[in-house]
Amino acid sequence: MELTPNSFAMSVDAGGILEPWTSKIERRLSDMAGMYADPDAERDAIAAGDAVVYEVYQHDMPNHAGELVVCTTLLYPGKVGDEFFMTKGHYHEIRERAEVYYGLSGEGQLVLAKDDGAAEAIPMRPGTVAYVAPCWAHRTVNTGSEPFVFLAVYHGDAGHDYGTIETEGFPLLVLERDGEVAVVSRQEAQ
Ligand code: M6P
Ligand code: ZN
Repeated sequence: MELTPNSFAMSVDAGGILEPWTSKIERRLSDMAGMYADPDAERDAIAAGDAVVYEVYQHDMPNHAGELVVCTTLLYPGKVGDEFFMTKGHYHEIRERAEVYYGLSGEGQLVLAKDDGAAEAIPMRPGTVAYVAPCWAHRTVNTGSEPFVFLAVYHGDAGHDYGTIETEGFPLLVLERDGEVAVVSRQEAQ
């Protein structure tokens, strides 16, 4: 496999877009159907316009442990019922691969979970550098009223495993309760 031959610079523009990017992901509510805790609110939100929830601008790299993929995510503000807009969330296919998140604008929570049931949430704001340790699934949530933008860096061979999260979800939900941000266990929310 050919490794990236030369060093180079990337930049993040004022709108949070990584330049130069080589691939882009756009996810609407319908692309993550079944992931929000309130199925009726989710169905209504999809019927009411199926909003774009987030966009990822990524500079792809060779699938090799020695490479680092860089991307920015623009996670839009919004809620499904009382649950804030969020990414799908994933484990890495190679579980032992860590990741770094760097908050650029807006505010949110980084929700983390391990397959032994451990879970936690790290608040993120501009300047926050969050270390996602190996073997932890990760999801971001926009708890503010403007786009939550962050940069992520992860190993070229890490891969994305969505299946476990699609079937089991995260043990923690991030909700608006009495006008405040509340991180609650899934059981407590039901
Ligand atoms: C971050 C990184 C990306 C990820 C993106 C969206 O930018 O972790 O690898 O793709 O968030 O998250 P997800 O893939 O879970 O939808
Ligand atoms: Zn990841």
